[in-house]
Amino acid sequence: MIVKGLRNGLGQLIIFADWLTRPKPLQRTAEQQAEVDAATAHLALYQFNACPFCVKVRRAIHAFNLKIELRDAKNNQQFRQELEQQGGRIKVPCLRIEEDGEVRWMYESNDIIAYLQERFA
Ligand SMILES: N[C@@H](CCC(=O)N[C@@H](CS)C(=O)NCC(=O)O)C(=O)O
Repeated sequence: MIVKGLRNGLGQLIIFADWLTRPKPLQRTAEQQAEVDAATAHLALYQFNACPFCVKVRRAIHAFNLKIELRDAKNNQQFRQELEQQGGRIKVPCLRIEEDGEVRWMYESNDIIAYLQERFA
């Protein structure tokens, strides 16, 4: 009970610190942004709100100015099931990547950030 409370408190603190210190988003021309938006429509991030690894990825998404759908795998049972059955396990963050009709599930926050950086930054 106490551990759960501490963990929740720490999670909220991380979210607040993230909000306070968010970097300025990358600026693009309208055409470039439209191209990036079309590409990111094929991505979705399965995540928990207060998970520090997810906060790290959300910060990168914000910094690279990306519109990536966030899917709450803690509270939304459908997303949770998709992550477990199609991704292979309940571990977040996980990026669902749809490319040429194929779906790939990328775990590990550092790998996700490196992938986003390589494609969009
Ligand atoms: N090395 C991973 C760590 C991710 C991680 O530990 N996520 C936790 C939430 S903060 C999780 O999904 N735990 C559930 C589990 O491992 O079953 C990363 O950087 O993405």
